[in-house]
Amino acid sequence: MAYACFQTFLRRLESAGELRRIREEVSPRLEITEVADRVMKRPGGGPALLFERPTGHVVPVAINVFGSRRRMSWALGVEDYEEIGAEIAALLKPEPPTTLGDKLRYLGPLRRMASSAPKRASSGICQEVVYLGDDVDLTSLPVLHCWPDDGGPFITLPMVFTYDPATGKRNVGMYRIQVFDRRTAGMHWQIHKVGAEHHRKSEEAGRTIEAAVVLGGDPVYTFCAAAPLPPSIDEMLFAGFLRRKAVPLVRCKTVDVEVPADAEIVIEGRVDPNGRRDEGPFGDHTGFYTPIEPYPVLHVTAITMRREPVYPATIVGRPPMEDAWIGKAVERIFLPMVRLMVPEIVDLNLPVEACFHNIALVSIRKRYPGHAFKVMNALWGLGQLMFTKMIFVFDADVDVQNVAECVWRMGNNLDPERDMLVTRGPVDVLDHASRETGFGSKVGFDCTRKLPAEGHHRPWPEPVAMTADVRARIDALWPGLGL
Ligand SMILES: Cc1cc2nc3c(=O)[nH]c(=O)nc-3n(C[C@H](O)[C@H](O)[C@H](O)COP(=O)(O)O)c2cc1C
Ligand SMILES: [Mn+2]
Repeated sequence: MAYACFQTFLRRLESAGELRRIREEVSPRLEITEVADRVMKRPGGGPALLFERPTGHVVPVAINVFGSRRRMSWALGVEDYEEIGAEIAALLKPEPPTTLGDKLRYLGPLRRMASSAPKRASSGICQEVVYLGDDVDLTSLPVLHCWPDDGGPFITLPMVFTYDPATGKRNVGMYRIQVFDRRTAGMHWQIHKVGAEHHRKSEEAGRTIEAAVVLGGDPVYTFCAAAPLPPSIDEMLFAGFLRRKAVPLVRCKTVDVEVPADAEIVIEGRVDPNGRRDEGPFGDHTGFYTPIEPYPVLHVTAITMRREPVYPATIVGRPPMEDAWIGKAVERIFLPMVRLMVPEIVDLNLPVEACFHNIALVSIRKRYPGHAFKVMNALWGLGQLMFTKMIFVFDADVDVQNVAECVWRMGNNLDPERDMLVTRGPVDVLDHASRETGFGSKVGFDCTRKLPAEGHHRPWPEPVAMTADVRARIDALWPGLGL
């Protein structure tokens, strides 16, 4: 279930034929991107890659380890990530267990949750080698310069550990890190994210905030850092739940931050109040460059690592990329939690090509006039779904995973003026079309069958389909028809 470390996961991938070693010298400057992009664009995602000789570096680079449905599932310790969605759905079942069998089944996950809390370890492989003072050198890591117009090299698969200055609660978020020089880096936590909130609070108090940027460890951690958990849920607790084993944590060498003992590399540092430095541009997951913006600066106080580390990386860019699989796993695993809040939702599809936040296709059990609008407003108010630019709501019998069916239904079912809801609110910081960074408009389309109470007084037609008895007769004749 739980991987002892990132390299244990790589070995599993390799023995299953899911990882290719690249022995040729390939540069972390643009060249690894070009290889990885071609592989990630293959149907189904292509293999994970281990670049053994990144030009100018001794540490190998692993990329695309999450880049297929199978590997994304294996990273979470399951054969298919839908299993986790189903488990969470069972756990969140609104009815209390009644029969003894039900109660016993309920106890399993509860016990599992109770034993998920992270544990303090006295030592860890992540501190086998410690660099302090003048020996601290971010540029010694094979950090990728991903795209030609990028502002520099960026750490693309980091887990940023911080604590809420007021409550002491931990947060782990995946926020890219731009390497400025040997000992400074940019912290790209966007304003809506929890890391940015921790920094805001520390700034208000005029204090420095300590942080650790972690690479590697059980791949479940990396997934949890990217997952849109409610701010109050500790990513390391959720990781312990998913891997069915407490995450072992060790204290950093120069800051009061705990990090996974099994990590490959840890960058320790401080973010001072009021310091900003231009970050970007960066070829982002929208497929466009995001512009230069001021972001807080990490002053690195130590780098620790295991003796022979592997550097985990990804690239983002025009979809599909590796993050498509992380996003799809998030969609399936978090759907039960969305349905807990909005139970009329049947299914949800955030298409990869729409970069997850541009389009949501959602099916609902419609019960009353205006129901589709209620669901749109609920989604715009729910965690990171607030970023969704366009929501299309369908009836329960529509397969929202089938985009062709959705286009057919929306085209036919919409009377745009009546069925469209335009609203305003926070939008993804990466959206380049909104009037301001992080603020703009959104639109919802009610693609459901309309009711008289919604102003539709004409009859609503049935979709064209054959009768069951004719289908059965032709099924029986079919083998003999030679077609
Ligand atoms: C590959 C990848 C890169 C990401 N880069 C950033 C980033 O630079 N800044 C950011 O705010 N969010 C980024 N995200 C999204 C956050 O990780 C995500 O919103 C996460 O849920 C934030 O966690 P939080 O709620 O604890 O802040 C990235 C996600 C992935 C998968
Ligand atoms: Mn969080």
